[in-house]
Amino acid sequence: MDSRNKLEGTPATVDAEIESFFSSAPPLKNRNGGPRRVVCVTSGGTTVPLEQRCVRYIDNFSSGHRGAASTEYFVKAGYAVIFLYRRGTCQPYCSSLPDDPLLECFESTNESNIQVLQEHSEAVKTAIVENRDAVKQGLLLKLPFTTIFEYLQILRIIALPMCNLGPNAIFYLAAAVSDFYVPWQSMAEHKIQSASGPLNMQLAQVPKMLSVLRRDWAPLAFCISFKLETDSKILLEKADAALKKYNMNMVVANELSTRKEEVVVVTSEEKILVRRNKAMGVDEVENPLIQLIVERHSAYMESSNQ
Ligand code: 9Z3
Repeated sequence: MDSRNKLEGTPATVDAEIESFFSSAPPLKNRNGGPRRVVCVTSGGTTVPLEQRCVRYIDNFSSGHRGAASTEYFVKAGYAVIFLYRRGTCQPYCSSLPDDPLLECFESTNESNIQVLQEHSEAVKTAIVENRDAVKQGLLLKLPFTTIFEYLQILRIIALPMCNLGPNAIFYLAAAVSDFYVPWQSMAEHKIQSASGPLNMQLAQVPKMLSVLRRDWAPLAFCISFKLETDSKILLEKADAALKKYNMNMVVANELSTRKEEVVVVTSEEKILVRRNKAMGVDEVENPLIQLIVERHSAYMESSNQ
């Protein structure tokens, strides 16, 4: 035994003490005293670079509206949200702002003064206050990605510690993730030259990370994936297949052209149509969707803790 071990115990005893410390510690609580609920919301599309010094890339469609709006409703429901988003896509609390808020919402009155234009003042104020409140209360952490490589590596970094939250964690995987990619070691380093004629390139399949997430990274978490199709005839059948194949708790099925109006939540027992409530004015489909998820997640936590 060396002098360090004499003072601090053998590595095995130290490990046992550490394990016992964490297993006997009282679970983390939210400010309201309830158990801490954390949701990882993924949002926006991943890119697939074609060159290491990337000039060209393949992209997956997603404006990021679903993820940004859902984040707001999760925060409202008391969840801490880790918002893993594609750089440049929609952000929480910004949906009422114009496309280029800095240039469109402000005016310069004289050399040193800048003021908000009257017509945007309410939207700017709401965005600033709500975002700051969420961050201050520790309910919003934003992490950006661009490529499929960044997305999956950061998702793994997030998922491993979230594992400790067991059933209190939700994964809400709304990001549009590439199915195919060019592996880094087989990717051209420099810009591919067009003088060489037509481009033939074979794309490898992105490994099915939903299986790994469910099996290894977060076996107890409440996992929700999304299924996007443009052909409504195959949508529900595809969503059902994903639910079973990846052992998800829910799959949210949406069709591209109607995704802002309605989604179908597919679980092992039922298919629930969730629609935007137009009678409520600006209501978005994410409002009833997150309400339903919070209800189902609460029941899941209760049944898991018994
Ligand atoms: C979705 O289906 C999202 O709801 C949308 C949201 C991307 C349609 P927007 O960002 O649209 O509000 O403009 N996300 C998942 C898309 C996806 O790629 N799903 C894969 C699939 O369908 C599984 S990971 O196979």
